[in-house]
Amino acid sequence: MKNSSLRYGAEVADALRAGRPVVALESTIISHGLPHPDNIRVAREIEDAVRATGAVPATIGMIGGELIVGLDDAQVSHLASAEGVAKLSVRDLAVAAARRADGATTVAATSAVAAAAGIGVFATGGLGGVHREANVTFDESADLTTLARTPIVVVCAGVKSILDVPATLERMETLGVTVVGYRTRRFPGFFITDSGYELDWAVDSPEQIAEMIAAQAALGATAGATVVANPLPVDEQLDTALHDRTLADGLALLEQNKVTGKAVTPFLLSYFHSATEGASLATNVRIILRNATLAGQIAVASAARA
Ligand code: PSU
Ligand code: MN
Repeated sequence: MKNSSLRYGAEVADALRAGRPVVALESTIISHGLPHPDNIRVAREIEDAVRATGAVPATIGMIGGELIVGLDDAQVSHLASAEGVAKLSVRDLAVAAARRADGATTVAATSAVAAAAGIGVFATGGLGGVHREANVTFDESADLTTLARTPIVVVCAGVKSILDVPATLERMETLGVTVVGYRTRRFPGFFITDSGYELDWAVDSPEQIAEMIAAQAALGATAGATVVANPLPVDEQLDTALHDRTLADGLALLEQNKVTGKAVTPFLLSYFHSATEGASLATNVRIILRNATLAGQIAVASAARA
């Protein structure tokens, strides 16, 4: 991706030029992952959480066919509210540009754009991954293959249990995506603190992650992403019985309604939010804000080394 094909918000352009810390943020969680109108408020809160650490937020998305690094408030509100905002993974970017589309970027597309812009840290909620029954449907998010070739640190709370968690971990291993737990060696399960799966590595501080970024750059050979998995504290996780019930019902509805392709993730997320009467939404928001804070701290620590 050519850096010259991107447009920058003024504040982000200044920060990048001056070597100040910047955190990339995705827009698909806003347009397709959270219900309207809460999504507008949450989008602002995410940016505020990044700012509180001293870093500059760069929410990424497409407006009228242009990829923007650092959407302004009106542009974010537009992507949060308008009908027909496309969900853009990497393969959609060129056609959406040619069609002058408005679109929200997924983890895959946001990572690719952020890396091209020279941003090293990205905060989101949960990654896409391998769907249950992917052995039949082949439904594996392009987030994984993109992260395999994109040098960026992605702070997330693991993947949602709507996915096949162990298969997702295996694929990240195969693809060369580094996964480290933040102060834990248990892989988080998004709404749930512990997915039940073990990680090889834990990191203890933003400074240690900044050191890891520098070490990776020095190694040169590795061009893949590092996933920093940041679990919710146990006392903040979604009630596990409610979680398990909702998941089972959501998966059954998916089957009954024959939902496939890129509609699968938004369908299940929206089912969770309505079936838990907002409990999963509140948890989801907490997760994103915590990740935005940690990503900001990592960007600040990383800029301090440079
Ligand atoms: N997982 C979540 N919430 C989300 C998404 C994933 O818990 O909002 C969004 C992200 O933008 C992610 C995308 O990149 O869904 C993955 O979609 P798919 O499975 O179609 O690749
Ligand atoms: Mn898919």
